[in-house]
Amino acid sequence: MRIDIVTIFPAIFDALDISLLGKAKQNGIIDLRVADLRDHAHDKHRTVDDTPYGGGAGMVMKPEPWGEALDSVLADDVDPVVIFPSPAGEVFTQRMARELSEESHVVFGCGRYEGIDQRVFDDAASRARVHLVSLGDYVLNGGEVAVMAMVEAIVRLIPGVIGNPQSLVEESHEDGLLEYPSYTKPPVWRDREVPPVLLSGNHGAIAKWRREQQLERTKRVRPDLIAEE
Ligand code: JEK
Repeated sequence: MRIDIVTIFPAIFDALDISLLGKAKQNGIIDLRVADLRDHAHDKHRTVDDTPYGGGAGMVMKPEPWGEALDSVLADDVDPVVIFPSPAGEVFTQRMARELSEESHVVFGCGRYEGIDQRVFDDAASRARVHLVSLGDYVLNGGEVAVMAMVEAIVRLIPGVIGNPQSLVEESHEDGLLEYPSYTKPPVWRDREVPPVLLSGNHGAIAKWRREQQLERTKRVRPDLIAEE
């Protein structure tokens, strides 16, 4: 999979060379490229923002550098997807991560300031499948941190990236419940015992206990996930 990220803060993505994603890059499973939007701003100060038409607080990203940067990364691609993180987008989900993990080319456009001139989205949509996507209902200062999260969620689903594919199998059999609590050695720590059922060797009882824990936890912290009948 090819991934392009366009940003005014390319250094933020240096962190992607660490750990899982770094290995996926080294193995050639992903071809991840980060482009500096300012390389497509041609005035002396490499300006990427300007005041909003109609007034209002803050600055808006100018269309010309975006147009040139996207022309460059989309050049002769047949079927790209372009994601713009935005507080006004549809919320990013595991389903989206799965769908995007099956694409051949995904481009992320990271806005800053109050966002990007609307014509950039409209122009990109004439050449690509464009989506505005939000990480969640809170306000970030720009798209970069959202893209870090989305790239991690997408890339770990690509075959060969996760060391133990069984963990992905368990996820895909998921029922929309939260996970059960996990324990490891030692069996007693600061007077706190591991639930004895987990040491019983009774796999049926363990499966039943885990399911009960999932249901209790989901009802308590995420009742919205429990399907209504
Ligand atoms: C992309 C610029 C910053 C900050 C004004 C007024 C109510 C805010 C843009 N889940 C997510 N939260 N935030 C983002 C995100 C933020 C971004 C950009 C993504 C580009 N910013 C910014 C304030 C405002 N709005 C009305 C909301 C706009 C994000 C994601 N993904």
